[in-house]
Amino acid sequence: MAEKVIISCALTGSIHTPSMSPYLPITGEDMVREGVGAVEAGASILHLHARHPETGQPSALLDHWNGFYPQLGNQTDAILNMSTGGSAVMSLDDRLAAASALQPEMASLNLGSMNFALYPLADRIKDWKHDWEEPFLRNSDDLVFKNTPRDIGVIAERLDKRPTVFELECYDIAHLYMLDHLAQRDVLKPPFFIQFVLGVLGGAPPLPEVLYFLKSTADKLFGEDYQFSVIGAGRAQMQMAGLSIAMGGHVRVGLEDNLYIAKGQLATSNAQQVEKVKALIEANGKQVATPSEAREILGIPS
Ligand code: KMH
Ligand code: ZN
Repeated sequence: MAEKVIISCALTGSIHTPSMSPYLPITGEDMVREGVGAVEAGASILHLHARHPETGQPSALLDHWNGFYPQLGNQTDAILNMSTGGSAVMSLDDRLAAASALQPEMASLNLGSMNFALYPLADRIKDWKHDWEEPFLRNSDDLVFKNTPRDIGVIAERLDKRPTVFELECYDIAHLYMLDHLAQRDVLKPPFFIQFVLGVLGGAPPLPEVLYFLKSTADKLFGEDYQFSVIGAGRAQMQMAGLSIAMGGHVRVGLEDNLYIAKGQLATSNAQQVEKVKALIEANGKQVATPSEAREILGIPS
C-alpha cells in the first residue's frame, strides 16, 4: 500500500491582513466554507485561528470561535486543531481562552520564544528579491512571540481533558532540544507530532540542508516516537512540501502560511493549495491520508 501523507490546512492565521488578499477567511461563514472546501480537497487537519468578523483582526473571543468551530465539527470529519499561538500580541490567557473551553482534539504548541515576522526569509535564497516598502524599525520589527517553558507547561495543563494531541511548532534546532527536555520532565509525552516551520524571520530558513539537520536530530532524540510535517512560509511553501514528502514527512499548506498559488498570483481559496499539494503527493507515488488514517498515524483515538 502506498505511504500516506497527512495534509494540514491552516485557513487564516493572525499575521496576514485582509488588505493583503480578498480571499483570506475572516467571518465564521468564510471559515466554514474554506474549511469544508479544504477537507473536500484532501486536508485531514484544519489548523484554526479566529478573527473579529468586522475588523478582521485576530480574536480570542469564544463567541467568534463559535461562529465556525461547531459547524466544522458537524460538517467535516477533519481533526480540528486550535491555535494556542493566537497572535504574538495576545496574553497567554487570551491565547488559551477558547481552547480551554472547547478542549479540541488537537492544538498547536509553540516550542520556544522568538522574534517573529513573516518577512520572506526565502528572499536570502537564490536570486529572490524583496522590495522593502516600509522603513526599518516598524512595529513588526519589535515583535516577540513568547513561549517560555512555563507557558508551554500551562498550555499542556489546561488542555488535559481528552487529552489534546499537540501540533508541536518547531522553528529551529533549539526547539527540538526543548521538546526533549520537556519530555524528560514529563510536561509533554510522546508520540510527538512535530511541525517544522521554515521561513519565518526569527526561525530557521527554508533550505534542504536545514530540514535534513532538523529531521536527523529528531530521529536521534525521539527515534520512532514521532511524526513530522513541514511548513514552508511564503513562497517556500511547495518546495518545502515536496522535500517533506520525499523525506517521509507530512505537509501543511493554507493561507495562514502563504497567500499565493503561484508567483504573483493570489490563491483564491485554501482548497486550491490543498489540491496543488495533493498532486505533489500523488506524483511522488504516495497517497493523501483520510482523517481516520491521520488519527491512526498520529495515535489519536477515533
Ligand atoms: N503562523 C505559523 C508560522 C500557531 O498558530 O500556534 C505558526 C503557527 C503558530 O501556526
Ligand atoms: Zn497558526
